Amino acid sequence: MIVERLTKDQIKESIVSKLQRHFGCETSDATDDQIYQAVALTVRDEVMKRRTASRGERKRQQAKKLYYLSAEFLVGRAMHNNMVTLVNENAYMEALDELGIEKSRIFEREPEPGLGNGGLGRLAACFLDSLSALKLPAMGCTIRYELGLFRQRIVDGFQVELPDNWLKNGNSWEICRADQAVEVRFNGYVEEYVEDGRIKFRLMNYNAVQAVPYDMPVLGYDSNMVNMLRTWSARSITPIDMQEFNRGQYVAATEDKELVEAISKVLYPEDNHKEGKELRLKQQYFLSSASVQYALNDFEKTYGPNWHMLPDKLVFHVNDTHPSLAIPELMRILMDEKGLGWDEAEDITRRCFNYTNHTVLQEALERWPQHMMRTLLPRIYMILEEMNRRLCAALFDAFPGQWERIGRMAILAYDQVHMANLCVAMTSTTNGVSQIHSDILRKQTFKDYCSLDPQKFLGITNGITHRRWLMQANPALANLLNEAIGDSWRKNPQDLEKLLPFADDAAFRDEFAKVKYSNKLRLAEFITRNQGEAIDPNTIIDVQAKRLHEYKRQLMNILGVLVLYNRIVDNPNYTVAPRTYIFGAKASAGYYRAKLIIKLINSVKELVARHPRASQMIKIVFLQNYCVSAAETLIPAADVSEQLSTAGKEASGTGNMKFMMNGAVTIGTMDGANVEIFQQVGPENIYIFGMSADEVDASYGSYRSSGIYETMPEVRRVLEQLIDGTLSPDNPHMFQELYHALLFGDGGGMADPYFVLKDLPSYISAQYQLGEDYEKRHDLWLRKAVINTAKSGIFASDRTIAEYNEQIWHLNPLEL
Ligand code: 26Q
Repeated sequence: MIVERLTKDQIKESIVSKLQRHFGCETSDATDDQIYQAVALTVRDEVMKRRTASRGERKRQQAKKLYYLSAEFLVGRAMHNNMVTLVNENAYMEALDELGIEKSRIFEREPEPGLGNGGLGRLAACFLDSLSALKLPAMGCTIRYELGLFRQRIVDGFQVELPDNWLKNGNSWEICRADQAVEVRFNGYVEEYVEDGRIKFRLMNYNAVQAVPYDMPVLGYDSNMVNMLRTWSARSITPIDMQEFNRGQYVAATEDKELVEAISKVLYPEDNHKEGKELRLKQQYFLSSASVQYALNDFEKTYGPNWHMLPDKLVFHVNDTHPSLAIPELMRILMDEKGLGWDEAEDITRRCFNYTNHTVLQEALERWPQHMMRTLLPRIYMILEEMNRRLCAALFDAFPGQWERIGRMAILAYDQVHMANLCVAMTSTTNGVSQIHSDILRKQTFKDYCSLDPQKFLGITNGITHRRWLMQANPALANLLNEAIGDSWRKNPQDLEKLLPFADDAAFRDEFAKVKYSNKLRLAEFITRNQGEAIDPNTIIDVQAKRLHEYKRQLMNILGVLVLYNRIVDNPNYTVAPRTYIFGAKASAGYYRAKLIIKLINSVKELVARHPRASQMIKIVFLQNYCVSAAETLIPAADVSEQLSTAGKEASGTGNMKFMMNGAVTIGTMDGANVEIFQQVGPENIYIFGMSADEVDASYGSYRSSGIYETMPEVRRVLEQLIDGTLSPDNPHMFQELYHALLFGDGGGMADPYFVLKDLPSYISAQYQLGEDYEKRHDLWLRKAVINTAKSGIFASDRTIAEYNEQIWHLNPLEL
């Protein structure tokens, strides 16, 4: 099958004619939005051509298909990315230029689907990109949240959340598949009945919701392979209660509709934290049930009711526990609707499911109250009970009398449903997302399960798509790479290693530095346009961009800056290389301390800006509304990548990989994938500081942050500044809470549970060394930067997906 690429002239013609036909206007009088739509439709036509050309192939080849179930897919904008994957970016760029269209302005008209919080959602999006690039048949399944993650504004130093109504002008990339809608049932009670001499179960008096799918195409790079991201939207089956309506009860008549449709209304903004809200549980079952129903319908159409073949023809992957109700849902359908017995259904189910864990933070491990599960999903709860009964019986054989251990491993225990245990017990494999994280899963989080079946536990390190994060986001660097080492790295990212010898080539390093500078200029324009602030592209650009969470320790970063400020203020001769510290971070709206840290960052920013000498060397910017699109401009401009999590807490991190690939040098702890970045680049090309995960573990119980306070004058000083009015003259109590948490703890918890004060001194020394290296040994610095890009190929998600496929999914690439 050959689908020709459009030429520049064909692209121009298509855009012009779409403007005419859709909006009745010419290029010169079209609005930016109209132009965006016309270009998007042109690109979409090209993508969909490849979709039609390839769609029959999967059926014809009867290929096994992956369903990647995830409550989040943080895909980012599609238009520019599709131009890149069509391998036709230049033709598009020239066509737009010749039509007199300002490209970046038009790209920015595209609303970004904010269907995720952070790492977990973005990982799912990178995975889909790589699945298509590798021609592996897959469908991503998620919820079509009408409101994505909130937009963030900073007002008077505080975060303010605004709704993200990303669908208000429609979505050019999705196709509604109303023909594939399914019904999802909640509440009611379970009735037992006898059929063909067997006891069966059915749900009675339930509330039904319609799940309507919308598909977005994901084109593989240079591959003609299109997989779909399916987003499920909740629709009321009875749009309006006619009885109520006829009685004049207009509000009541539509109440039910509003209630039902709330399921796909909004994405919960908690990242690495569970909030046990019933609506969230509804969302999870809605996604799980709709996706499993569709997968089985699709299977049955091709293979008939040959359920024993199911594990050969499809595989489900649950992205963390959020969609794990898909496991009992498959059991339910196989038993209640397809007539299979428990043992057969269980065997098929276990062989169809795999699970990746993304967190070891206790407060993020999902547990639901049993009464909530029983009321909302009576039949699913029955199945969980039977699963748990059998599991505990088997565990008792393995661990006779060890009740405490069995309680830790059970699906139902202490009035809760333990979702991670459900996943480990009922799937074929449990995966960690980096080496250290996988070790912790094996040795701590799931040690009991691991002792029974160590084979089940895999460690496959995360990855990022170099197509979006290098080719699309950093075209200047991509071009430089092509000139130096050819373009094989585009299809084979590990070829980036060919760049290694260029690290010692002074002329090349110069070119590399010029690229970085041009990206800093681009970032400066972006920041001016978005928040009216100026940054100096001649300074070190030091970035910490990620969700705001105590374990990620943005607080340590800003306290480090405050220490530096004090040194400058105290000593008129103290100088450091001028640096711009950029923070990008959203805090969950209900996470009070995280929001206070944002305010603190902005207060330190003001303090520094007021001081004539300090402001020459330090500038702080809080970048508003950090999101995928902002990251695409921010990351290529960074010199320094801040990865400061308390060791043992960040499962992997993926931002760290994006920065590295774009030639930023990491300052970080031995945590998550930082460990593997360290292994790749070696100690001279990364700044490691702080406690190791083992040291952290050994310190619980004995650590006293007050000891640091007493012995380290600079640390004591910044703590006092939190409460003496230095930072908030109008309200000296503003940061008392942070002071208290660092020194005394709260609600019976330990003081400084993330070891901010403990690691602060070694962080400050590492930062000092880094600044000296940048300023005084700049050649060596650039060498580090080049080596970081050269060694980043292993962190391409194509490698990650190849490993998942080899070890877990066993899909065959489609022949196209
Ligand atoms: C669960 C229940 C109720 C409400 C919310 C949640 C919830 C939502 C999102 C829990 C966790 C998340 C997100 C977790 C996440 O993003 N984890 C990150 O996953 C990345 C990809 O593997 C890792 O690189 C990061 O280290 C990890 O923090």
